[in-house]
Amino acid sequence: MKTAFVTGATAGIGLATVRTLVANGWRCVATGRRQERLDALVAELGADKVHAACFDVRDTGALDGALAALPEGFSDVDLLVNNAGLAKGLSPAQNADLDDWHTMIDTNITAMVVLTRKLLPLLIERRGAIIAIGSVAGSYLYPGGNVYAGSKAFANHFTLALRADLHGTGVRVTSIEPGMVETEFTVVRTGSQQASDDLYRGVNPMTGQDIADTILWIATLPPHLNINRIELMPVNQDFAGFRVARD
Ligand code: NDP
Ligand code: 8X3
Repeated sequence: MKTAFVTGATAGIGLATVRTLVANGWRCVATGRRQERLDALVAELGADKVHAACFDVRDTGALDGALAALPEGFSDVDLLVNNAGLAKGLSPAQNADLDDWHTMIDTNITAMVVLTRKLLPLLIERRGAIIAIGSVAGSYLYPGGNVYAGSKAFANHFTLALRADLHGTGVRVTSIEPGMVETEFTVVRTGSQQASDDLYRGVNPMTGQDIADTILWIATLPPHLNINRIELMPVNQDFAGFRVARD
């Protein structure tokens, strides 16, 4: 039985990923800050299948503690799913809240690289895999995207850069870059369920399950195949975005 370490498993893409991997014979370390949701996941799927690791990914000491406390059966990580992340705010850069910018950089960039660095020796030893959730926001820019877009451009490129460093190790690395997925993402970004409902209304957006199914497909490909990057959007979203202003 293989083991996945899935960050951000209390909601959205990460939650669907743990459910999907476990349904397909994996064990999962499920992380997030909301203990009660992790407890519910363990109760739902079984303590032999899910280990709850409750910590803030920005807290390196807590991360070290969680890694050291992985029980037997969960410590041999074969797949790291770098998923935990968030956007805060949609204000233009000139009005943006600096605390929001720090939160996104600390979570989407710093925490991701720290965790990846710490698990790399084990992943190399086990010829494992890394799948990271970047975003189309890292490739196609929109107003108010600013630091979120920059953090996801970093995520997309860091993940691809790992491919180069891991050349010859057998470790597979994939950057998944989704467009609109209806999760708690927009509630977290705006602080408003109404804003989230308004954004996704009529779009027929992707679901966390769509991305989880993509992760499962990539994770179960034959070991000689590597999907480098994959970009997904709902049919009703596209990437045409040029604007002009006239004086
Ligand atoms: P959700 O808000 O539904 O889930 C985000 C998850 O990240 C939660 O489990 C949350 O756990 C966790 N998380 C956030 N901050 C921290 C932290 N400091 N420490 C630990 N865990 C944290 O959003 P999604 O499922 O949509 O987002 C998952 C990833 O997908 C993100 O990286 C996002 O940028 C990316 N993405 C999302 C898209 C979308 O349209 N939804 C599109 C493209 C990419 P908790 O709050 O319990 O700590
Ligand atoms: C989030 C995707 O399209 O909402 O990463 O910016 S989008």
